[in-house]
Amino acid sequence: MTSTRTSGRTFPAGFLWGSATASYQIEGAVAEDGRGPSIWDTFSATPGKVLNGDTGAVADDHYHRVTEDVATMKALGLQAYRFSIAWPRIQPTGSGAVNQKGVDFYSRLVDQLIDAGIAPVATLYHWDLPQALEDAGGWPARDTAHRFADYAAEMARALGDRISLWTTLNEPWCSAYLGYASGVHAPGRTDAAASLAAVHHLNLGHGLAGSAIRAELGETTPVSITLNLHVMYPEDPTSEADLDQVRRADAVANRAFLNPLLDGYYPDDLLADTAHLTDWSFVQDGDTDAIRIPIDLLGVNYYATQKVRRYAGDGPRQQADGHKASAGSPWVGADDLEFVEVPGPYTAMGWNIDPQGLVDLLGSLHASYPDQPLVITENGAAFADEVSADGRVHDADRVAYLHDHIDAVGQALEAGVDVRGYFVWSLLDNFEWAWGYDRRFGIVRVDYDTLERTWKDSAYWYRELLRTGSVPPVEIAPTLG
Ligand code: IFM
Repeated sequence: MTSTRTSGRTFPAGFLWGSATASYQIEGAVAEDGRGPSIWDTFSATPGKVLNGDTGAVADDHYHRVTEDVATMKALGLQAYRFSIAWPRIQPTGSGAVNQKGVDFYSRLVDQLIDAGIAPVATLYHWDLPQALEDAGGWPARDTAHRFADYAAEMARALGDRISLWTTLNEPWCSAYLGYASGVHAPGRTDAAASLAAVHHLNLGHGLAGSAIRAELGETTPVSITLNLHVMYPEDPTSEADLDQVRRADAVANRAFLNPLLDGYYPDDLLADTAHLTDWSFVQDGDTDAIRIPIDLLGVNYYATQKVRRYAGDGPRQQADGHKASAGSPWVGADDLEFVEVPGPYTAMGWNIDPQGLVDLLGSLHASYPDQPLVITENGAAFADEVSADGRVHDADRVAYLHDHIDAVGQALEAGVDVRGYFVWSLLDNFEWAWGYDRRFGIVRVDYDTLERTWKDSAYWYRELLRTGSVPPVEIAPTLG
């Protein structure tokens, strides 16, 4: 891939540069210091669920290498680090007394980050639900939202004001629809109605957890949520049928979260489109008020765009790129949705590379919510990296991807969108869920035999951006060291 955008852009003072990871993807040590099993332990141990039978049992062994990893972050010049807390380390069965050793691990991480001058950004839920809570019903059960709020309060008490920004949930779209409708993520259920109940209880969990954090630490405590909003274009912008599919997909994937979180309601068209599945009676009086808490930042994870049309019913239906074949569809209530193959280039996930989609997404969020500050909490790309004869990883495609997407953020800023920061996904190669270790997103390579870390060219390039405050040309990446 070659870069399509020019270099040299600078960003406003105070714009926050960071990198992100998630607990199950990097920590390993799944049976240590009292951690309970999570749904991802169960799912990945189930034959056929994860490519090559990979699991997070060892992952990057970050649990034991945290000091080395924080040193890497410091050397990169990161201003912020977005990590997630494994709920089953804190409450091994999802409720009740905290496991002090689990708390201590995150407390040490946070102290090390602060000592290194790096702002800790903590996500409370990046998909590793305690298995005991799934056994009791999982996210389709209302009680899980209340247990989540209890856990959030425990973490607020434990980490207090050392956390710069609390994020309740990462990508509830994935938790609800990939976990409970298509079944390609843990817990692997394929029940469309249950996925909609999960949507609501995730939203409710966010509101209750955010309020619980603020009850512990004060009303001005910064709270956020991260969404993976889908940027979808109709194949034929003049076709009513295609536009209707975009509307349906937007309702179920985007507005099912944005409207309750920021506007205090579920959209009528979503309720109508899914009426054959559920009457939404799981939404109880007062819930939408509980969900719509003020958020300091809306986290945006962005990777690619999609083009859709109405399925004509003749021949096999084209599914979204990069999604594993599944028994169910995550596009609940959009039964005639079909994905259209778009021109490349693509990443190793099969996702198209479209920085303009990020400009469009940020622009449309700003148009709908002009007073809501945004932050890019994930952006990055998987490529089939190779270690060259010189010992380096010349990941020119990833450098070009980051270059062009960071430039897209700059373009949105120029257009008046209030974006406060950017976190590259990911600091390290890691466990890419159903794709196991087969997809590498890191700017730092992890050798899964030795667990040795090696900076890729993209890491040097990102450090140069952070050092100079201006987007370096792609070409200089291999020369940096
Ligand atoms: O690895 C994931 C991450 O856990 C959530 N957002 C998307 C990334 C790439 O698929």
